[in-house]
Amino acid sequence: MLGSRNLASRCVRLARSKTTTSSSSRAKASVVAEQSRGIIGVPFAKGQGKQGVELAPDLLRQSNLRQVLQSSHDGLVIRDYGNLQYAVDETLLQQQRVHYHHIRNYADFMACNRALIEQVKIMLQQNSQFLAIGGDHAIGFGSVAGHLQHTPNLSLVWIDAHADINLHSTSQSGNIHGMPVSFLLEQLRTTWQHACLDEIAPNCLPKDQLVYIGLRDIDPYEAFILNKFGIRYYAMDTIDRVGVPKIIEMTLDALNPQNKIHVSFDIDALDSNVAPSTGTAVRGGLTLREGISIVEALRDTKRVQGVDLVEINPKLGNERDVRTTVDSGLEILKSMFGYRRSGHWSNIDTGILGSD
Ligand SMILES: [Mn+2]
Repeated sequence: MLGSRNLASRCVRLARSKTTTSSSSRAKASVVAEQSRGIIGVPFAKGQGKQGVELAPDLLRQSNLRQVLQSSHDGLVIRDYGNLQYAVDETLLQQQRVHYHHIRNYADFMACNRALIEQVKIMLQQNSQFLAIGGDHAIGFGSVAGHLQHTPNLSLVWIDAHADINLHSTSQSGNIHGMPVSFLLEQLRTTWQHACLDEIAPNCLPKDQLVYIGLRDIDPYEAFILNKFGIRYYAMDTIDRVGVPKIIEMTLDALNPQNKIHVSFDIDALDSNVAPSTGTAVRGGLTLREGISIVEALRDTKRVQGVDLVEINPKLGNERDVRTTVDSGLEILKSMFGYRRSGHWSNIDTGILGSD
């Protein structure tokens, strides 16, 4: 017990001391990185058992991702950093063998996320926003952890059918794509005591700066954890009861208005009618319009600095299913990054009607 309390307090101290250095580096970075967006593909499929999810980054690129990301900002610079590479070292394999042998591919998970943490930090030094394309949702750990290292005052909106907050001791499947959030929260990271999180991801996410939207398949231990820590989660029953506008209002009220926002969007948050090609589809999800409404509202805060889009699996379903799923993902990204359904005229010559 004493040990875990020490760990937790070290976590907070580190988070505080990083604040000062990071805000000065951010000021410097914004001079060189005015309105640019970095993209990294993370073709990681080992957080779950189905092949195919690693194909999504390149498929999205072939499906006009760049144009979609530029749809409302002609001058915006898009920097594509390609697909993330990583190598697994012996220390990680040793940790897997000794402590986490019942988790599938722990060493790969850690190696990939360590590389992603460094990559996110680089992207945020060089750009005002970044997008990480999965891969499965295991990459949410590295994406958010890297973001937290650059910007310790961060809020996280996790849009998903699942809570992804299992511990190694509670996971039935051993699939680590169901666990990334537990690596991020201060209150849970002591359960990963052999994962060296203080070293690789020293900044934690405060539990009051996490909001889930779209949940509808929560494991019993996950429900226990969410309720024990009072984590805000808007499951589909709440969304049905109060409606998306109210969910948006409650979400924005919960987030610190001074914070930047990370949006981690699992395509399975959407209903399987509009996102059939995904590994753990659950019926009764968000409509595409609801998904768009939510990301529009987040975008309008002008505080979204990092986005993940994960779990699109082009090997599941037929050709039409894949097309539908990719199109839905692109619609979400389009609205997330600036497209307005109500129209806009920021990039045209407004002199065409003459002067007043
Ligand atoms: Mn997920």
